[in-house]
Amino acid sequence: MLDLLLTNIGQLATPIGSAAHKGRAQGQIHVLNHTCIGIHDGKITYIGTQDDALDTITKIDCKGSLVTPGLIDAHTHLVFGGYRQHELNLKLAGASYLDILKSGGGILSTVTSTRGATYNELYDKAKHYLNEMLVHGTTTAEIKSGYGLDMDTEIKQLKVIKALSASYNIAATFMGAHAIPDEYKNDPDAYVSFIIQTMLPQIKADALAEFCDVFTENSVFTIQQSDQILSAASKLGFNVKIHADEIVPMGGAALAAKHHAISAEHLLESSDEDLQQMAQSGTIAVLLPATSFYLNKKYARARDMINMNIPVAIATDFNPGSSPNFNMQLVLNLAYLKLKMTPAEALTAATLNAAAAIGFEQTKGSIEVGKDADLIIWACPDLDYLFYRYGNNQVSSVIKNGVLIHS
Ligand code: IZC
Ligand code: ZN
Repeated sequence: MLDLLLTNIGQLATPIGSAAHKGRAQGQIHVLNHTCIGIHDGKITYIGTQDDALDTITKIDCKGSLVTPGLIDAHTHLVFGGYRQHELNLKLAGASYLDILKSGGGILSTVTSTRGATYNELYDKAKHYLNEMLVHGTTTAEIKSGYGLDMDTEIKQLKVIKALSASYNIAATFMGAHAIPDEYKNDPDAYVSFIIQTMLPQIKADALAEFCDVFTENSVFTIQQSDQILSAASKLGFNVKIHADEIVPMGGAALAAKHHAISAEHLLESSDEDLQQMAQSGTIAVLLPATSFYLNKKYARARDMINMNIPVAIATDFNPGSSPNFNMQLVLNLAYLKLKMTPAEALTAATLNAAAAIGFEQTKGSIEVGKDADLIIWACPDLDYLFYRYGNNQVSSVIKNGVLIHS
């Protein structure tokens, strides 16, 4: 007996497997025409054409539409206080992202707002975003802390993330190393020591995050400081991630390789040599083209990365400064138009490879018997059409863990 049967699927498009795909395999997805998907107990239990022979409680007629796995947003900063719209005029006047941060704005402005927000305010705001993201096709998301930069506020943010994970599919990342807080601006190394000696052990003991991320960037955390933090995090059992080579080439991709990071993010300025090391370590490149778009920057070299056998994932980077957008559909368009990925490669990047970047590859990221039933029924006939249109929400229905939650 099935709980739910999707019939009359025009095109089912999905990567296959329980590990990230790289090289040519990134673009080798399965495409089935005129098929059905059966769901029981939150899992996919049937894929085939026998729609009449199956007992089911509920049927959904997909009317010839495209069905894909739910989109997975592997990189967000979506628990934050306040907004940063006042920075628009600074940007237009020529101030760069790092100029704004150095003058006490940027991340530090969001830190002030997040410290000032209550747990409930942060929870309600983040929950609203997660609901909006679901409506736009995102069924799983990673969320970073990093707008506290003190023990109490980092824990407040991580507790919000933990509470949200009771009703949403979420991976939690501790990112105390997101900026140097004002209190430590004259002694950044003392903040690094505080992260290593106090924050990381406490967050591990409270089991508030499975990943640890560092913003390795000019005038944020140096390679040496990042190295120390990632070593300490690895020793405690965190899986590590790095914001690497976004603005200035710093050797972040090589550092990711050295630490066998599960992922390295941005990578706009990484050298070929450093990327080769990432390929060796199996680190997933999480590319964030919506940030390039919003900051008017270049785009990551996705084609080179795929040629080098680096698994590529894509994500929104949703945050109040450099990417105030949570819509993965726009990221799919940018992956195709600006990263020059094929629709099949971009689909893998936003599903299975994104799942692998946040530890969900065994249960999510593809449509296969045994995997979680996280599915999108699109208001369009095929994958090419999904990438051809942009700017409107093309989601028709969303199924998360076997339950129709939006239609
Ligand atoms: O709030 O600006 N890049 N961290 C690193 C961010 C962007 C988030 C922000
Ligand atoms: Zn980020």
